[in-house]
Amino acid sequence: MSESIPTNSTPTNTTLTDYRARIEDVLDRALTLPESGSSRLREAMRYAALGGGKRLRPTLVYTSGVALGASLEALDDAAAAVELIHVYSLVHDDLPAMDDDDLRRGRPSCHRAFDEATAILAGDALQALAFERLAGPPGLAMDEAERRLTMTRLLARGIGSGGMAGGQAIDLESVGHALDLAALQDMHRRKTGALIETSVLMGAAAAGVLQGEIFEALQTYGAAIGLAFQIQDDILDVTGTTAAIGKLAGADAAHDKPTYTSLMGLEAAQAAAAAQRERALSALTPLGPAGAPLALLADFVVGRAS
Ligand code: GRG
Repeated sequence: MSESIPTNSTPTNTTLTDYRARIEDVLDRALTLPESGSSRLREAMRYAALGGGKRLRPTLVYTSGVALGASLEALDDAAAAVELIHVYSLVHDDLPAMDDDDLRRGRPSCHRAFDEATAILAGDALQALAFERLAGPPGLAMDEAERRLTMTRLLARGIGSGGMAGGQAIDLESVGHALDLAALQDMHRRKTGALIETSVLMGAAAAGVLQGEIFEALQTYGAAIGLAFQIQDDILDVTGTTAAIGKLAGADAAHDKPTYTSLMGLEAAQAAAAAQRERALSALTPLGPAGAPLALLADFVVGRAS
């Protein structure tokens, strides 16, 4: 079950609704694949990627890119790439060898709807498709090719052994072990935070902002909302219902997973999420009024109920 990011019809929120509609269309087109190879594999990829979700990561790409002057067209491939990577990670995370979840986005997880081997391959192929989109078509102008190469580097770094995959490995290794807060935070920064931070930075890179004060401000903002997102996820595992969060509520405790709530209690976890929101908002100062839509997304991340 997914909750749409915007919640009312202020002008800023209307823009965020537009981003969500746009990414649905961009993903649908990206997943209209040539009829070669296995149709079952292509079906599993579409099933996993087009079945709902909040689309937070592509929304971050659009929001940070537009804040820095990029056109929506210049952001489409990066937005598709981060969501395709996110979906691949969810498909693999749900496998019996990892979190063993039967439910994702309010319906059977990919390996339950298809089979394990197909789900593994669908995740692999979604990852490949993400990088294909990011590479763009042949014959690009040099500056565009350079921007795309920078985004490719950011994405590869964000999801590799030092980022998302590394965080997932630590997560799996830590089941049943006591982690202190610093170790938990490090795991979350990699597993969930890195792709969220990367999404913000890819928007900046698509706008040609590759370093400097604004880039660093967005890095801090992205890291803060990435951590806030994961803390809120831990909170929702305790306070949410299976129907609302679209996956089994209470699964972290059932798997004996270290979480913010298990380590510090519910109230302290809520305070920690709020502190990261504050950190995110103050990081936006150098952007001035252009940072307002990003501030709204920081609010969404800690206020979300699904
Ligand atoms: C398999 C390499 C590999 C990595 C998996 C993302 C991840 C790493 C695991 C997901 C496990 C999980 C549920 C983590 C909690 C945070 C999280 C990523 C929640 C799902 O993201 P949402 O809420 O999902 O943005 P939607 O469905 O809205 O896109």
